[in-house]
Amino acid sequence: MKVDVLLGLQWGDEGKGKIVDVLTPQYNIIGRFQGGPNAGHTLEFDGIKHVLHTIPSGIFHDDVINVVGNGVVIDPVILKVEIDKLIAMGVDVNKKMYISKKAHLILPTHRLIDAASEASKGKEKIGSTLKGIGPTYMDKTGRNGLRVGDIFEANFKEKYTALVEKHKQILKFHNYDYDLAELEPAFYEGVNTIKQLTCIDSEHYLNNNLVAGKKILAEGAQGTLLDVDFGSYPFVTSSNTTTAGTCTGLGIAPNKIGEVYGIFKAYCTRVGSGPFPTELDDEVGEKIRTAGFEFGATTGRKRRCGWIDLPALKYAIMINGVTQLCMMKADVLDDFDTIKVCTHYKYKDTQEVIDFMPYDLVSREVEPVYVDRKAWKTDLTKLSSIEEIPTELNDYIEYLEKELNVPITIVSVGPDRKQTLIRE
Ligand code: 2SA
Ligand code: MG
Repeated sequence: MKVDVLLGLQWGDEGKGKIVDVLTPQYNIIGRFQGGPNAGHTLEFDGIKHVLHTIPSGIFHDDVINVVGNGVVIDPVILKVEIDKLIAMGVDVNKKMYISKKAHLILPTHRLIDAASEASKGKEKIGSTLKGIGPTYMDKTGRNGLRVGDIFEANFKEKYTALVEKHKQILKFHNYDYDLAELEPAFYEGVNTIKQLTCIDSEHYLNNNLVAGKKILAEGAQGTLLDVDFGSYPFVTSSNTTTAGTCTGLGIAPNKIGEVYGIFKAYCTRVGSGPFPTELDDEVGEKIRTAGFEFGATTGRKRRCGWIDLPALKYAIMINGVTQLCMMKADVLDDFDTIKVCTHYKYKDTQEVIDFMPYDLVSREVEPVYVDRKAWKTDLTKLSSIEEIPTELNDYIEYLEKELNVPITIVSVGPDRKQTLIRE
C-alpha cells in the first residue's frame, strides 16, 4: 500500500478541498501535511458551503480518520472555532480527527510578530494571511517552538512564558504595540480543547495503517508556486507545499508515495504579493474574479486573476511527480469566446523567449506568450457525464494533456460535489 497525494499546482485555491471531499469515500485516512490556518479549503454539498482551515477535508464523511500531521502548524484559537462549528452541525470531530503530538503551536505572539514583520516591509510585504505561519515555522526550524505534545507536560506554562519573553524582544525591536492579556484567554481555551482530542504519534499511526492495508490520502494546502523552496521566493509561504512535504509532514518514506493528484484551475489566481506573469489587471480579470467568486476563503481578499500558465504548470508537475491531473473551474470560462494559454515567457528587457519558470522571475519582468483557443460557450455546470462535454472543451483538455504529458482524469464543472466528471 502507498500514500496518495493531492496538492495544488498553482498559487493555491485550486479546489483541493472539493476534490479531497469527492475522493474521500475511496480512502480510510486523510492527512494534512503542512501549512495551517492560512489555508481555506472550501467544500459544497446539499446546498451548503463549508470552509476548513486546519481540519482535513475528509471530516464530513463517516468511517474516515482525519490526521493533522506533524508538518502542520496549529492555532488553538482557530482550531477551537472550527471544531465548535462542526460539532454544532453534528460532526463528531473528536472521534474522526487525530492530531500529531509533533505539530507546532501558533502562539498569539506569533500572529503579532507576523503583523509587525509585514508592517515593517511596507511595499515589499509578502501579503501574508497574518495567521502567524512564518514566525511559527521560524521557531520550529530555530528549535524554539512549542508542540502539541508540550500541552500535556507539567511545565507547559513555563515553556510558553519563556518563548513569549523572546517574542516580546522581537516586538520591541519592531516597536509594535499590542495587548497580549486580551489574546491569551482564547489561546488557553483552545489549548484545553486540544487536550480533549486524540493526540498521537501520527507517523506510527499512518505507517502501521499502511502496513495493515488501509488507504491514505495526503491533502496539501496552498500551492506549489508558494513552496518555500520552489515558489517565487520570498513571496511564498513557509512550508513545503509539494509532494516532498508529505514525506516530512506526515512521516511517509519517499518509496511509499503512490498516485500524485495535481489540481489546477482552467485559469490562474494568486492572492498576496509576488510575480504573476499572466495576471489580468483589467476587465477580463475582473470578469473571471466575479464569475469564479475569487476572494480569499480565509481573509476575504480579492484574488488576482489571469490566464493559465503552462511553463508554471510544467514546473509544478516536475517538482511533484504528478501522475493525474484534475482541472477545476472550467465553468468559470463559460462566457468567453476565446481563452488564452501562456506557452512561453519573454523577458521584457532582452526579448529572449523561454519555456520554463526562471530563477529571476521575481527581479526581472517577463511577459507571457499566448496561444488563443476557441472557448465552449456552454453552461458546463449542467453537465452530468463526460459524454456531454462540448467539443471545444474536449479539444482544450486533450491539448493540455499533450502539453503537460499527464492525463486529466477529473474535470470539475461547479462547486458542488456532484459537479465532478471522471475521465477514465
Ligand atoms: P502566509 O499566510 O504567511 O503563509 O502567506 C504567505 C503567502 O502565501 C499565500 N497564501 C495563500 N494563497 C492562497 N490561498 C491561501 N489560503 C486562503 C484562501 C487565503 C486568503 O484559501 O483563500 O483567504 O487570503 C493562502 N494562504 C497563504 C499568501 O497570500 C501569501 O502570498
Ligand atoms: Mg483556499
